[in-house]
Amino acid sequence: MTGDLLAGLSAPSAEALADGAVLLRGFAAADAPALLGEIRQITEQAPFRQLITPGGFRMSVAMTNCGAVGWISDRRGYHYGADDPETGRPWPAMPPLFRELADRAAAAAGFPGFEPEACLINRYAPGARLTLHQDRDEGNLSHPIVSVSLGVPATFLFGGLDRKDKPRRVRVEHGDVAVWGGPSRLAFHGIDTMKPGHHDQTGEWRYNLTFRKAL
Ligand code: MD6
Ligand code: FE
Repeated sequence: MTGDLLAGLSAPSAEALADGAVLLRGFAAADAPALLGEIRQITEQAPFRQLITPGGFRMSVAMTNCGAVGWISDRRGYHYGADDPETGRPWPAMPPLFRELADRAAAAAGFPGFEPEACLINRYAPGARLTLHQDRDEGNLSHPIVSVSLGVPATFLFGGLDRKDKPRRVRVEHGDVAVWGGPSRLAFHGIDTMKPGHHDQTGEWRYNLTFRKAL
């Protein structure tokens, strides 16, 4: 599958992470200023917040959502919902640019026809991290995850299907897009503790857009 996956890609910009997983370097760089403008507008309606895990810990990453449904963690567990529990209002609509970029990236990675309903927006301050986990709260696992990095660089941890598999450490920078699906859809992944940094377009923050077909 990796052969097919890479067939349509120009070699210098695409890095295979595993069977069904690829990093498209700089894929979103040209769209980044517009993406950040949309994030600003979305967060005026649905502000960033640090969610509580089912175990009762406050996540270091701040999150919000746009799209028909949003991903939420609370004491009851992880779930998708149409309304922002903080405001009681529906999540802001997914901007056409988000949709279009997610579909383009998925297609470039060998997964055409990606129509995500959910976009989780993450904001990382220095010291924030996301421990190894699988994205498995979605009703439909036949579609990939598309993950866009913006701002301060991070170390993306990409492991295997077993939590004990030693993860690869991959530096992800502003404009990089990771796509994982097919045999890698349930791969363990995370973000190592963020080091302090600066990016002209985001200041001290890293932002991440995670697109999913949730329903
Ligand atoms: C990232 N985020 O921020 C990857 N998964 O680059 C995730 O993998 C993620 O932020 C599930 C729930 C929240 C997340
Ligand atoms: Fe994840």
